[in-house]
Amino acid sequence: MIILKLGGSLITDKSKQFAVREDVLERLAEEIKESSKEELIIVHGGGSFGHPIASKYNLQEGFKNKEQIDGVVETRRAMNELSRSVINAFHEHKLPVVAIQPSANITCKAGRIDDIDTGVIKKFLELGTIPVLFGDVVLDKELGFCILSGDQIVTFLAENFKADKVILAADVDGVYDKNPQKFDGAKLITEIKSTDDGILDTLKTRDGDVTGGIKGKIEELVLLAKKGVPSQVINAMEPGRLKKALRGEEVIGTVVR
Ligand code: ATP
Ligand code: IP8
Repeated sequence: MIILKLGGSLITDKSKQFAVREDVLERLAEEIKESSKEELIIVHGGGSFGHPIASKYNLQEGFKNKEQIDGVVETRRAMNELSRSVINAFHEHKLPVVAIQPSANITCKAGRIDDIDTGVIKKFLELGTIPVLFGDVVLDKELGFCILSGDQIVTFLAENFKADKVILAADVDGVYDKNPQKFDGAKLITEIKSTDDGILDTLKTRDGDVTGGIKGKIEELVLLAKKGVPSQVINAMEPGRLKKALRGEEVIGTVVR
């Protein structure tokens, strides 16, 4: 089984609110269609649909006041809209995708997944469909609600379903020593070992990104690697890279093991 995260940086333009990259979705659908026939679960991020609203209402801090409820509703609505774009584009390319709404299927405790109905996901896989989940605002036993990142869903499912492969597709070639979109001379880190804790200190969280940006992602992947599941971060803005990664061919990127 492969678990694939389609990052918000890939499927949306994070510099503009509600900017879905339709052309990229079309190409990704083709690449998935042409790749291996292994079982697949897709999780996508919030990009310019989820993060700006969640940040505006401070949803990452959990329930603090009633004014945030508008933000909960708007975030849910925005994530459903982004999910609909993904599902529509992929279905047009004959991928048997089924959206599974995390806010109706997952509960957290202090921001970590506490309760999830994996039986539903398993049954949809058995039917031969591709379950599609996404980062979302979900109920939290301690915080009232929380922002659950797609990255956490990926690592939870990878461990639970004993995935053979975890691919995180973004708009950069992998993890660099500094943000390659801001600094010249940033160096690609091709391998991160789970014992390499120092790496996390060098990475910065992105402004306005309520789930910690690239740093939050690597924190999740390091936890997963500690449990024995390796993963890779690749740049799926480059045509062909996702298809190669899904087929198990060598691709430029960062491996976390
Ligand atoms: P989302 O959380 O919306 O799903 P994503 O999973 O695609 O998004 P981001 O959290 O946006 O991923 O992380 C990728 C972005 O992180 C890149 O577009 C880049 O601008 C930024 N970035 C910051 N620092 C680094 C770094 N050291 N290495 C690589 N990318 C970095
Ligand atoms: O983009 C966050 O998920 P991520 C989703 O995978 C929201 O970190 C609602 C901001």
